[in-house]
Amino acid sequence: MRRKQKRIISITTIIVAILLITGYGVWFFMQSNNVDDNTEIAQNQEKQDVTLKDSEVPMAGEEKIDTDIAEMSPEELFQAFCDGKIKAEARSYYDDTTWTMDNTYFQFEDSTPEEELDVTMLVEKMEPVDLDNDGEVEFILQNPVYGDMCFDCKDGKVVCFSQGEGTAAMCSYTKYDGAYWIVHSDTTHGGRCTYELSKFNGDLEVTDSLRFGWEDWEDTGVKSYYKDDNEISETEYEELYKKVFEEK
Ligand SMILES: [Ca+2]
Repeated sequence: MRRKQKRIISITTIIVAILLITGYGVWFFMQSNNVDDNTEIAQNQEKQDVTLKDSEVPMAGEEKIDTDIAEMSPEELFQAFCDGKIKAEARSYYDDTTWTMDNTYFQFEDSTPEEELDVTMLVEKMEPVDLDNDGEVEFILQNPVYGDMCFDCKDGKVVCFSQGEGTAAMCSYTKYDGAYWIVHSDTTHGGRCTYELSKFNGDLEVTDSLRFGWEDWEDTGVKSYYKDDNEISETEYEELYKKVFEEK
């Protein structure tokens, strides 16, 4: 009978020991998982903080500026450009060259000290005109030497798509054949007189062009007249000149 009691006590002790060991094992396992979870949460939090610090906040700032510009009306864009707050893309008449233009490329008389005024840089704001025939006006700054600088302002962007490029390519515009055309002319040098017209569309692509003028390289007083690649008579030249520049 005593032996039987001893056995029961031993078995009970073993069961209790097993239960204790198992319980401790489970507790230890759960604690480890908690530590892993907490470490993972902390690491994720850190990643989020880095993401915010490194990209989201500055990007949001940049986006705000871009959004401000994108939401400007054409008039506001042009004014911001004239005030030096934004830059413009300038495109060459001669080739595909482009460059960045800002308001240091010209002077307004009322905001430039008299001793710094330069006639080749002096400009005056002109009445806006739909120079690219898309139903919206473009903005014009006129210089007495080089003529017009023509600005298309939309979608957060200012593009100077035509301007005078030297005295052999003075820039102006005319209404001819039901549309506005940009004119580059050379009328102040000896031996020739040239008019080159470009018709733009709303995407600032040249959709048509016309060239005419006269040449007298030897200064003999006898001029040869041309339209594009063909020779024309003096009368034809004069009629064309009238249609391009005088009839609206
Ligand atoms: Ca237009």
